[in-house]
Amino acid sequence: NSMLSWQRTAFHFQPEMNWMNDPNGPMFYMGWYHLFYQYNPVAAVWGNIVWGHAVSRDLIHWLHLPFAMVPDSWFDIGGVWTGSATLLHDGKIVMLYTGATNESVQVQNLAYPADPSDPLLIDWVKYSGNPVLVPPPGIDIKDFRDPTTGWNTPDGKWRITLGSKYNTTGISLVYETKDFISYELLEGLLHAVPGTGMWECVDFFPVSTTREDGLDTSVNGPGVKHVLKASLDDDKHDYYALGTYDQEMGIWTPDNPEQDVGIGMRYDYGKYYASKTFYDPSKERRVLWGWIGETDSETADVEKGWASVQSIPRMVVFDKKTGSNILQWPVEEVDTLRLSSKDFDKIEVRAGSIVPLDVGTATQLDITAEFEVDKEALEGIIEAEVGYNCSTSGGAAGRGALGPFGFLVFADESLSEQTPVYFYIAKGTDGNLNTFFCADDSRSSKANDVGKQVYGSTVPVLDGEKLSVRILVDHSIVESFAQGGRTCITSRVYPTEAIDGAARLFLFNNATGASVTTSLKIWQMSSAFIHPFPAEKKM
Ligand code: DQQ
Repeated sequence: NSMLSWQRTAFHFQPEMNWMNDPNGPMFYMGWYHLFYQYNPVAAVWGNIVWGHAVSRDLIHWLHLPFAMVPDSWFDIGGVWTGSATLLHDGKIVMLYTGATNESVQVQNLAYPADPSDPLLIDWVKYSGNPVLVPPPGIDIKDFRDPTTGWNTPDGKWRITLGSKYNTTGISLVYETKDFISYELLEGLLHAVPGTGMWECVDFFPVSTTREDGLDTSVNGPGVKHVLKASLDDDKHDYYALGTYDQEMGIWTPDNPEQDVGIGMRYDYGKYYASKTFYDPSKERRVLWGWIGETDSETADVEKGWASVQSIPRMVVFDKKTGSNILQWPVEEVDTLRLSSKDFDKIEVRAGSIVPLDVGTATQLDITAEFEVDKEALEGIIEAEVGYNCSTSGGAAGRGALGPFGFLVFADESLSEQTPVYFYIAKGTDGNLNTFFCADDSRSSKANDVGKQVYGSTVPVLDGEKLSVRILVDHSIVESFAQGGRTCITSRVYPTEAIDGAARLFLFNNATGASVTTSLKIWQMSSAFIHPFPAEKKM
């Protein structure tokens, strides 16, 4: 439906048509980044899942390749589900993925490239002895999926983990293997959190507490923490925690049990799920992919003929300044899409006002901004404000002494549609300031069959830091990063008026008691090339 073609993104990864979900098996191999993904070749709804495949030199421009794997065997006839790649020391690749069998049992299967000398890794072979893992006693046949990338033990074996549950406790099982063919289930769980339900797409990786670069998956020791992430099937969000991995015991312990996996921090407070990282040896960094689903109706997806995009790949590092969270930031290659820019220096946005930003069409932008709140106002507020919550405190229309203020993206001239991305500062009873970072989709569209949540959470702001934000705007996606990526929010929006040339950008300040000063740099963004596979080779 060409009426809706404006919703297609310009620099986020998406297939030409139909349904996509989780990123799978991301890796860097012989000069190419590989992205596989859950894909329905015949419809814009979930089902008939195959592994789509695309390659890139720079994580931005892509070439679509033939499907890597399709459901063609009893051990995956119900779907070639999510999995991960492991690069062995001899350079070989093994791929582990979940198959839904002819009897709807979730099993783990092994696959490998037919021709390791092909940098594009076009053809894949499924191991003849599949499945290599079946649900162990005590685990439901439908709660056993999404194996991780393997990591090495000091005695040369490999371990992988995968999500499951006991009753309502989310758990991560660990298996040890020498050859990825036969496995031993370790007695201890990597981790378990009561009440969090089924853990999908578990990810487990080290981050350096001292260095700037990313760590390969097997690294452990002093100066290393481990991130454990689970995608909660019950509420469809990706939760993570930082902790310590005890290799000997095979268990991971969170730094702060009150911020454990599934009850603490999220990668992203918006529409974002089933994410997965990989280590990129060419730039010594860890890169995160995540699935941005639709928030419109299934009927609308069928009508427009496609559903879902992938997030901008994000570099992940430990936040040395706070010591208690990770930072996520668009990979530096995104900057190569920047075209002309406009600088705005120290614009004052008074309490209760709106300032248009003359940047032309506002559908493909990279926005960076710093905000300073009027000092006197900050210090003058004596009334404590408890219980502010992005989702339930009235969104961008709710007014407090020190917020909300920020941007209106995808706004039409009359502001009949707008997606505010903003900060809100609340003074606690202890006199300390709590800063929230939110995105309000409630007025993002005049359509009524679309999700209109207000997303967000707190964002740590240290003494002396200005408030800062980066927002990537791409037709129907708003991906926002506060304080260098401490808190991230992705909105999937469907304006009806604020589209194409009618989409504008504004600053707003809905605080009652403080003006804010902001300096910004805003780039128009070029489109990425996402090429179809040459027709004669299409399958
Ligand atoms: N998607 C896959 C599963 C996974 C879920 C199926 C998460 O393997 O648990 O498409 O979105």
